[in-house]
Amino acid sequence: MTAADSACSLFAADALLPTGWARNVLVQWDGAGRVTHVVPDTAAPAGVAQAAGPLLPGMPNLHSHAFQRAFAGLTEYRGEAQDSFWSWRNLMYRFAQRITPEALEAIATWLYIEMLEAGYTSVCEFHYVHHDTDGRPYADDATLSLALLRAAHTAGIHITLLPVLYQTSGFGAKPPRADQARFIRSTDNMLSLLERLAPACRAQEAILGMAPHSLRAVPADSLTAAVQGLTALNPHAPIHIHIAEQTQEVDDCIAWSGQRPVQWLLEHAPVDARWCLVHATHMTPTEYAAAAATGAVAGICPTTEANLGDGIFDMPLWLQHGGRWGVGSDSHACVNAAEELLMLEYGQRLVRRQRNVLATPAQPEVATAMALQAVQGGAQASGRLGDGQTAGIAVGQRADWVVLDAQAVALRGLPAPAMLSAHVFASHRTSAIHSVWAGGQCRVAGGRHALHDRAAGAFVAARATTIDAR
Ligand code: NGQ
Ligand code: ZN
Repeated sequence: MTAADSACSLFAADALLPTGWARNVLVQWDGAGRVTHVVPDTAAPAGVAQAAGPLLPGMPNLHSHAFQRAFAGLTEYRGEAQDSFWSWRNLMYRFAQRITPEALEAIATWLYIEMLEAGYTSVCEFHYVHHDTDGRPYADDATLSLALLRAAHTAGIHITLLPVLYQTSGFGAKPPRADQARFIRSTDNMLSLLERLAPACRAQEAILGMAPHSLRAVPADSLTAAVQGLTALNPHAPIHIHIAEQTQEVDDCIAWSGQRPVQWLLEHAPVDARWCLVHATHMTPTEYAAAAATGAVAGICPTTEANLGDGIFDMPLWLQHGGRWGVGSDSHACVNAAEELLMLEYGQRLVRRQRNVLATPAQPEVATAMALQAVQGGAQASGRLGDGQTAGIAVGQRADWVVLDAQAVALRGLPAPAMLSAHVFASHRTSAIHSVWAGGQCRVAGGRHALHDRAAGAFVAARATTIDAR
């Protein structure tokens, strides 16, 4: 083995491969950050670095609104007799009014560093604050999108940028509200933005997709035209949409069309494996079956959905139909991949009064089963998976992984699958993550990103400019 080989090699006593746990695994990757070899049951070659604990596949974060990290914790007080998703949204819009390009870049850079430290190696950014605070486009219409691309580049996280189409404030083409002015684009204008962003995305190997915000925000003809336009630019580009998060939204959709949102979408849009249905929380059994059959990924954001009082997705029913899924941190009330899995499983336990609901016949370890499925579905939603490919620690994939700290008290002395269970179910809030690699580069070492302190300071300063005294 040459020096160059050992520079791009890591040996792990335990690794979670797409097929399950393996022992004594040597992984190697190339200068472009792609995995070239995964060899289990081998001896550690001399000179190769040894992982400090079990190797886990990096988790894709399939849903993020980066700017919302700046007000996490600041909407947890009663403002109306009965607070709700909708009263939260009014507060959220007030923060959205204040974001500047500089603040967005600082907030997103810190957030993406937090994500890496918490086990995410890629992020789908569902980006809808496009314009200046007066609602007029910036001189460069891509200003805020470019700020997000720079933030991801600085942090070293893979990004899937999803510029959002937003046109109306409700079903039936209701005109936008004044506080939605920063989000609004015509469909043609969206397609020009995508063309403008394509070279910038290619330059940093970012994936470019598009997100019709919701059926509330995008009229039927615009949805059709935007999906056609995107498909002409790239037939594989990911398409994400918020779909049935609130029962109010379901009721309004029925009043407008006679159909529920998922039912309407499946009849009127070419939903397939490119699509990610974010917050498909409120579906009938027929919708579960039909949506799963399209191959689309269910984008589940357990901590945000709990924070906003959305409701609980029926995972067993989705899985029964072969549905694919992944997790997102969405509003970033919590930024921790393990905690999203915890919340997801706990929601199912509370509703069903059972335990280990998301274990499978093939994989009885519930944390292992969830991690493997969420990595696969998350990679698909991120537009990083060709047909029939396997995500995770596998040849041809990006060298994205998390090394747990086998010396952490919560983990020490346990077998590897139990270390993952302890990380998800029995860790305290500080995670037991030792290091995180994205694209073959070690971005987090000893639990910390190299830019942690500098980015934290810039975040705190940026946050101060976006919050108002209440
Ligand atoms: C968003 N967030 O776009 O940030 C939404 C709220 C809306 C979530 N749905 C706004 N969690 O849906 O109208
Ligand atoms: Zn969202």
